Amino acid sequence: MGFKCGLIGLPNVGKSTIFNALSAAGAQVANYPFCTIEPNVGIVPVPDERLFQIARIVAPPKVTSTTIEFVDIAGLVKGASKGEGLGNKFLGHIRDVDAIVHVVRCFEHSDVAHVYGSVDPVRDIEIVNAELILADLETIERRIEKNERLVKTGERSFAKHIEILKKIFKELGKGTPARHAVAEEEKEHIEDLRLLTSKQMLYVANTGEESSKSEDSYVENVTRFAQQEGSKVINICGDMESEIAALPPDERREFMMDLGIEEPGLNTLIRTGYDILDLITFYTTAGAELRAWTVRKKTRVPAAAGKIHSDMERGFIRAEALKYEDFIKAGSLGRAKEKGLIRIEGKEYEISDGDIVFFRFNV
Ligand SMILES: Nc1nc2c(ncn2[C@@H]2O[C@H](COP(=O)(O)OP(=O)(O)O)[C@@H](O)[C@H]2O)c(=O)[nH]1
Ligand SMILES: [Mg+2]
Repeated sequence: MGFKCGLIGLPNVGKSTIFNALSAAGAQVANYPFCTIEPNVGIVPVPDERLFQIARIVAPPKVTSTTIEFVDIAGLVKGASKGEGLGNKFLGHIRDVDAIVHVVRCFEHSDVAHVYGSVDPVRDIEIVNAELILADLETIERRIEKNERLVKTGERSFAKHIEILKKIFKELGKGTPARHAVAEEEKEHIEDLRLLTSKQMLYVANTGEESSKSEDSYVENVTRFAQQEGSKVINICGDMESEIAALPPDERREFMMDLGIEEPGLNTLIRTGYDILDLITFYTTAGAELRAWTVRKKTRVPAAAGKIHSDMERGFIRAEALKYEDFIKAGSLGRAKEKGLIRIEGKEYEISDGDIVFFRFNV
């Protein structure tokens, strides 16, 4: 099961444009059998310079990137939490993702209608965030009511739980998303509620192809808003990204050079999504395939092996691990071994970002 980022925002802000660009770019660089699982779910390879560098040394017949999923969630409007538009269905889709990519319109374009008549990104953000918070308030309220009934039937142990839920309810009521309103030690009390605002969120300021004074100020406003909230924000031009993604890979570089950009904004988007999910990458180079894999930070090495095959987790004996930097310095696996750079790690070892890992297991 992959990690999922959901694209949300008001209608006509560029979510599908960005989603399609992600899918098109992904479909070209890696041949995954199902790049689009469903019309609105895309498996996107994570751009990874380290994988490229390892591949140059190992020269394997096959190189496989790790992936992250993006979901294009249809537009949210005011009242979604009360079932407006396709309200509840959308909110359900948001519940299923691990992180939220909140797309905000910063481009002016008279041909593209804005649901609220004008371009005003901070207002838009507040509309969407308010719907998420309202949905969460309802979820918490229902849980409080249910638990209060249980307390009446003698389940005293719920009293503390209710107290914490009420505190979080109050904070959310003031407009604070759950990811900022809930202390570490309180997290277990809301975990199974899967609150929408407890997910990490990143903002994408979607700008036009040509910069203008008003667009610059929209981006500044979004940036200020995100910073105050402690969220990341990235700047993308959806239309340009789809033009880049539509090109064959070998023509992309030239096109980008003409535009004076080093890499597609989508790469930054994918990497930032990866980051806010607290994900790290490790590499395996068994047999004919060099491959990158994704795990959460602090994953122990047997669980990481389980990502590859459940037999490898069950029969785990030990792992041999090598830091990416050490491998590059050594210049080959043989030399890394000679220099004693390959460590032996037991089942307590937590995978580090960039580890090249060889698993030893019984079958
Ligand atoms: N000028 C300009 N138009 C854009 C940009 N991104 C999206 N659009 C246009 O805005 C319209 C709505 O985009 P779409 O991706 O369908 O929005 P969604 O409703 O959020 O999925 C389309 O006509 C897009 O071509 C952009 O960066 N610049
Ligand atoms: Mg759309």
